[in-house]
Amino acid sequence: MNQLLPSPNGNFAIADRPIFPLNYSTDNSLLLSLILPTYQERDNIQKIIIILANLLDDVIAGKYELIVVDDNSPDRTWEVASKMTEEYPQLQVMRRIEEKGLSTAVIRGWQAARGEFLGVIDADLQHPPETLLKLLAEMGRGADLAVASRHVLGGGVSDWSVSRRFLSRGAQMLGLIILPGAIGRLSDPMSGYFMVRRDAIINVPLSPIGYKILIEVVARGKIRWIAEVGYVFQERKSGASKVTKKQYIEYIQHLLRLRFSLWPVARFIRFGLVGFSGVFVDMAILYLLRDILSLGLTRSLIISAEAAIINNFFWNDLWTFRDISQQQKGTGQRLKRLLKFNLICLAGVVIKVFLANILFNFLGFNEYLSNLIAIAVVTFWNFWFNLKLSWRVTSVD
Ligand SMILES: Nc1nc2c(ncn2[C@@H]2O[C@H](COP(=O)(O)OP(=O)(O)OP(=O)(O)O)[C@@H](O)[C@H]2O)c(=O)[nH]1
Ligand SMILES: [Mg+2]
Repeated sequence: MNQLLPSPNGNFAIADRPIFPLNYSTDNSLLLSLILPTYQERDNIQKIIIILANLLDDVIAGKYELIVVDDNSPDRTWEVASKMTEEYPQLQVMRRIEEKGLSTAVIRGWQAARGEFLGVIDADLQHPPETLLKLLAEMGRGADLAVASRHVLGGGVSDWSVSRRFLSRGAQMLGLIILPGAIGRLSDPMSGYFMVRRDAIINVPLSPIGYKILIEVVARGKIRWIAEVGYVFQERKSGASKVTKKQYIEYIQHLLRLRFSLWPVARFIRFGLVGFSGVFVDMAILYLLRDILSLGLTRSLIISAEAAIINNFFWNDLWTFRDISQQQKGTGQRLKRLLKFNLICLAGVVIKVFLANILFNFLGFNEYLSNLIAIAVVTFWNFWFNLKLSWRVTSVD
């Protein structure tokens, strides 16, 4: 039996160097490490390895490795693959016994990989191998991530049913709603055929759940340049699909988890506390103007709201977004932030009044509940837009 590549364990971050098994070569100068995750691919594995090796030997002979990561398939895919390692020294096989799942297979493969570019391709021949050279060329031009896409020029699906197309597009739409920043950068976020520069994901803790590791890479990695290459998703000729309803549920969980972990929770809590302090300022000024100075109600309301906005601005500038405001010192900068904050909050007031009206007049909610829901929505509005526009990290590099 040929030597198998041990499976790394522990966390799911990619180090700057591969995790070497003891008796493994220390040659770390490979250009590409391509992972082939497999489960029950006995009938496909030989064929794809031969095709890939021929293809890559023509362009980067000696500078790449193929790593099959098999989850102890009952059809012994790992054994079939490992018998080929003598003839194909650039081939490594990892047989995982304890861990399972497509995403973790890819991550474990990358952790053991030696290449500067880390890639993944399905082992069932649905991903046309020739596209690999185009991906490689894009990486060579400097892309951080090169993705084979079904939805750009030259891309497509061969014979999908209407319902499968619908599900696939539906999943993409859902992704755009929950995670617009990451999903919006890709024409085919469901792609399982791509390459990423190791540098872009070094020490980034990748979450092991889910089927779609690409989303994880885009959302968490330091990805500036994304190149897309069209490809036609082929029909499966052998073996069976592993996609079930479970993968769709995991996909939604994955999106939500990413959304939550990317959301700056601590900052949001500080922002909420500052907002709460504003209520007291608002009430105190209103009391001062109305009861002590006997000003008209509308004028008092406007002045007290503005006082609260200014109060909130200063606390947010000094506390909530302290790290950012310290990088952008100077009165001019601060005034600019105050103006933006003011405008966003005023727009928030308009939205609040509008929303509370709809909830009360059309949806039949009670006045206080309508107000409460509107306040909650506007808090998110205020936070999000101020985060993106007022205390924006304008890093130039
Ligand atoms: N190691 C490992 N590989 C997996 C697992 N699930 C799927 N794979 C492999 O990942 C690749 C893609 O899986 P498929 O089931 O073909 O999924 P798909 O291509 O999106 O969907 P189909 O068009 O239905 O085939 C194949 O090479 C599978 O063998 C898993 O749990 N562990
Ligand atoms: Mg497949």
